[in-house]
Amino acid sequence: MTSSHTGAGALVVVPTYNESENLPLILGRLFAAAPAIDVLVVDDGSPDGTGELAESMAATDPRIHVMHRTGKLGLGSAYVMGFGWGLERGYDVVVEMDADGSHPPEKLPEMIALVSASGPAAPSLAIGSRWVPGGSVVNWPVSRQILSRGGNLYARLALGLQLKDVTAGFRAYTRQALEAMDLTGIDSKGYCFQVDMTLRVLDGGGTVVEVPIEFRERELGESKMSQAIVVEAMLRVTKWGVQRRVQTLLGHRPGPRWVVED
Ligand SMILES: Nc1nc2c(ncn2[C@@H]2O[C@H](COP(=O)(O)OP(=O)(O)O)[C@@H](O)[C@H]2O)c(=O)[nH]1
Ligand SMILES: [Mg+2]
Repeated sequence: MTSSHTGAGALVVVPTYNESENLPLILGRLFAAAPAIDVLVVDDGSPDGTGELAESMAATDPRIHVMHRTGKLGLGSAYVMGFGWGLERGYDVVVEMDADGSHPPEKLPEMIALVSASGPAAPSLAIGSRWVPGGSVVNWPVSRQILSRGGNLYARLALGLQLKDVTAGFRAYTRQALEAMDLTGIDSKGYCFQVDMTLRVLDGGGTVVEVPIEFRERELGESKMSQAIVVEAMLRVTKWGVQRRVQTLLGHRPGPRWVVED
C-alpha cells in the first residue's frame, strides 16, 4: 500500500490483473478528463508486473494509490476492499472502472455530477450503460453481445428491475449508498457482483440512473471472463429472484421498486 491520502472528492477504483499495457493509457485518459480525481489500483499480484508499474506511477503522482493482494481473488472482493479504502479516507463518490479502456473515463465528470447533486431525487448510483438509447458497444463479438443482452434480460425478469444494463462495471456511487450496505456480506466474484451491488443500493432506499456510454472492447491484453463467472451469475440471480418473490408473497417485501430512468 502506498501513501495515505485523505480527502473529499472522487476516488476511482481500478482492479487489475495483467493490465500493464493498458494501465498507463487508461490513467492518462482518466486524468485528462478529470484532473482532480484520485485513483486506487487494486492489483492481484499480476504476473506481468502491473502492480510494480502502478507503484512506479504512484511514486511520481500523488493522485495514484496502489493496493496489492496476494493472488487472483476476483473482481468483487477487489472492489469491496477498494470501497472500504475509499470510505475510510472520506471520499464523497467512489467509482468502479475497468483498466482495459472499455469504459470511457471522459463520461466520468457527468456521472459524478449526477450522483453529487443534492436533494432527495438525486441518484445514489450512476451506471455507464451500453443498452440505453445513446449507448453502444464497439468491437465486441456477437457472442459477448448476446451474453450481455441475455444476462440483462434474465436479471430484469428474475429481479423485477427496469434497468437496461445491470451487469455494467462502470459506475459511480455516493458514499452514503456504500455506507448504507453491509459490504462485508458481499461474496459475488464476477458479473453478479454488479447485480448484487445494484440490489443493495435499491434495497437501501437509493435510486439508480443509467448514463449512455460507448463501450469499446479492449485492444490490448486479455479478458478474464470465464464460464465459471457466467454460471455464478446465473445461479445467484436465480436464487435472488426466487428469494425476493417469496419475500414479496409473504408480505416481507414490497413489489419491485421502479428506478429512475434517464
Ligand atoms: N484485482 C483483480 N482484477 C481483476 C480480476 N479479474 C479481472 N480483473 C480486472 O477487472 C477488469 C475487467 O476484467 P476483464 O477481463 O476486462 O473482463 P470483461 O470486460 O468482462 O472481459 C479489468 O481491469 C481486469 O484487469 C481479479 O481477479 N482481480
Ligand atoms: Mg474488459
